[in-house]
Amino acid sequence: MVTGLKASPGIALDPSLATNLFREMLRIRMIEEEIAKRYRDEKMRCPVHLSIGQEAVPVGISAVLRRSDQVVSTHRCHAHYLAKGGDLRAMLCELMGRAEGCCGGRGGSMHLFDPSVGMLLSLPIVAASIPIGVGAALALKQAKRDDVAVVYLGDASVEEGVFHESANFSAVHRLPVVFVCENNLYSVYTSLEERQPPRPIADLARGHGLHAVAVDGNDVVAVQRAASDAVRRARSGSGPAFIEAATYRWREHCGPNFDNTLGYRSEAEFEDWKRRDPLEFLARHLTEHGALNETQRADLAAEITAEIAAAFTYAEAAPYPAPDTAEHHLYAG
Ligand SMILES: Cc1ncc(C[n+]2csc(CCOP(=O)(O)OP(=O)(O)O)c2C)c(N)n1
Repeated sequence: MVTGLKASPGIALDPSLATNLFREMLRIRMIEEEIAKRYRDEKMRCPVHLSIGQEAVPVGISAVLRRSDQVVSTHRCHAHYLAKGGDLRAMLCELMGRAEGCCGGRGGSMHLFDPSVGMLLSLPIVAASIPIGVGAALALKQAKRDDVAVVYLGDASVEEGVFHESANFSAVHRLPVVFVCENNLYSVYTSLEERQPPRPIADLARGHGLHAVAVDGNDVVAVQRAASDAVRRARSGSGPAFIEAATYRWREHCGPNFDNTLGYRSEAEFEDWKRRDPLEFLARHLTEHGALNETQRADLAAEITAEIAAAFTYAEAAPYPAPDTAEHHLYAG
């Protein structure tokens, strides 16, 4: 048993926790790479926004959440759902429009709703889920539950007025909500510096009276530590918190491909971020401390490969919604 493992400066890390974090990130990476590979088969007929390169954020956050905590997410939601304990088969069925999808096959990749694991919803309209997550936090507080709401948002979301109204409201009412901003530097093809002045995004939250921190979003241990503090504060009635996690998306904004040839970001920048791969960052430390060797890593990958293959086979054979249900869910009641 290795003790005192350090994955980032000053953070002692339990090796079994670290191995679990690695496994979870690897699983999400491999699932999304398989989605990218199979996308051209045209069985997934919805847009997909992949989180490859960003896995440390949801894995670090979910490491401190309970099943009953409530998560709201964005268009880039696969990793948020999977890290929260979402069902892989239900997610793939959803991407393929099958009736067993977590949204009945009617929503697709950007609508992963699954109350059974506390995945309240994900929405494609930028910033739209933020006030809903704050509303969920208000409901938790009114019900005197000690669960928290987690609101995932991209760096572009803070350019929408509703973010500011929601942050203000959450601070005034000391709501149990943690905002998690995945700052991946781009909104589609537009860089952060073309859209916002040079200041930390966390400062915006601080300005609204939230407890706010900025972390290396590719260091899963740093994310987990920030999440632990933020969630503890929110759970204990100390009010909302905001985590700005610096990270980087490897693939195109929407779709399975790499897009560095488009010119909106440089190859050098991409390579620089690839060197900061969240999986390899943790793997290096695990290996250095004898907690992960090549055989263990290969065994993990083989186990995950088998799970993914079985889930795709299942989803591809699953039925579509019956045609006579096409008009269901259009109107309340
Ligand atoms: C209100 C609104 N405006 C524009 C869009 C188109 N759009 C979809 S995703 C996206 C970029 C969002 O960037 P960010 O929030 O930083 O998240 P990321 O895609 O980088 O994860 C935009 C502009 C939208 N869906 N909703």
